[in-house]
Amino acid sequence: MSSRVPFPARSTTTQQTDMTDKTLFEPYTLGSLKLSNRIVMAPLTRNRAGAGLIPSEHAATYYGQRASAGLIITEATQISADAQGYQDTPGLYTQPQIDGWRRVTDAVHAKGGRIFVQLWHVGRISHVDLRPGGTAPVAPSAIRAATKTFVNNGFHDVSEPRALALDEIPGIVEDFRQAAANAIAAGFHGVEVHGANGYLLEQFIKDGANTRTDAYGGSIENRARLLLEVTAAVATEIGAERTGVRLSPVSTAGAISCSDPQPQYDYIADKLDALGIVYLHVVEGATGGSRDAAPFDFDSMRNRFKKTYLANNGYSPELANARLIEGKADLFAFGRPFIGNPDLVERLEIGAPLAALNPATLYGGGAQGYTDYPTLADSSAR
Ligand code: 8OZ
Repeated sequence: MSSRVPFPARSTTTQQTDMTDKTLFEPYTLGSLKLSNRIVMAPLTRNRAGAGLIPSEHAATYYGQRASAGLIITEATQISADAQGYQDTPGLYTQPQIDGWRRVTDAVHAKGGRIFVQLWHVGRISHVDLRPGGTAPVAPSAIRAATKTFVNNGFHDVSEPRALALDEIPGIVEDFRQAAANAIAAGFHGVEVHGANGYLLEQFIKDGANTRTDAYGGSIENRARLLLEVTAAVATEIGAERTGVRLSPVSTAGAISCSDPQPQYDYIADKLDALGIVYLHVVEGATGGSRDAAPFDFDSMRNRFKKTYLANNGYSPELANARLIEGKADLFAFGRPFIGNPDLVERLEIGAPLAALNPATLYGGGAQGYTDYPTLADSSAR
């Protein structure tokens, strides 16, 4: 080919094109995993686990139907019997639970999907009727949350918690580590540590729930300690490239408060960055509510945490694309729209209408309102 062909200077043009070409629907590399797009199915509690808190027979179908998400993050899953706070949520601490989750991951893998499990300990958001031996829920401090949980087929006030003794804390870290190992045994691509929404790890982080005077309470560093110990233990067990963390700096879910969210969460973002975990999943604003619930600079967390930033809360495809092009986030979580739209990614890509979910079948029950929402292709074949 002639070297005389006039060739425009391309460098800046190419760079601009790369920037504006980014879309939600292009592949993305998360650690060593290739995702087929930037849309993530957010964790969604569905309360359908069966006896032994094993994922229900329908769970493999449900998650398999949604495998076109770039990444699925499962519903919150207990690390131990002690970690449960709601009726019929699944666990990942017995062999039958591992086997049950293996059916789920097999179904997702068969469709080329990617799936992380969200691991939680509910802390004070629990009820004695759900707890081993009917004992009090555990928490950083004996401060009862002014909220309810779903137990005995209805919503009831959470029980009065007791403060964890200092020598019980290593056991919590160990339960997270073991559950992460179990997750890999069950075929998950990775684990998300649930550090959000008013559950145990956030109860330690936020001073409205933590009045401890030991190494786990008081200063910003001390309140972040348990989250960071758990994350380090999980990352050491399964690899930092398979470990993500979810946070909700200004959410009051679980009737919690924090007097200093910006410095607290800036510190956490720096420390999680140093641990080298693969993503930071941030609920921007009130969980499931307003994005402007309280003043907070989420860009500060995005800038401190150098790896993948997964943005969550009230994203439309338009807002997600705009934030992507601005470089403000890498991946975008969609929650409730995935319930009624198993083919959400395809619908967003072609601008198809979204189906509404049925609130009556959100929590509990069987296949109805779980695996029976049609895809566009199903609907047009009828
Ligand atoms: C809805 C109902 C019960 C639990 C969360 C795990 O908010 C949950 C949850 C959501 O993170």
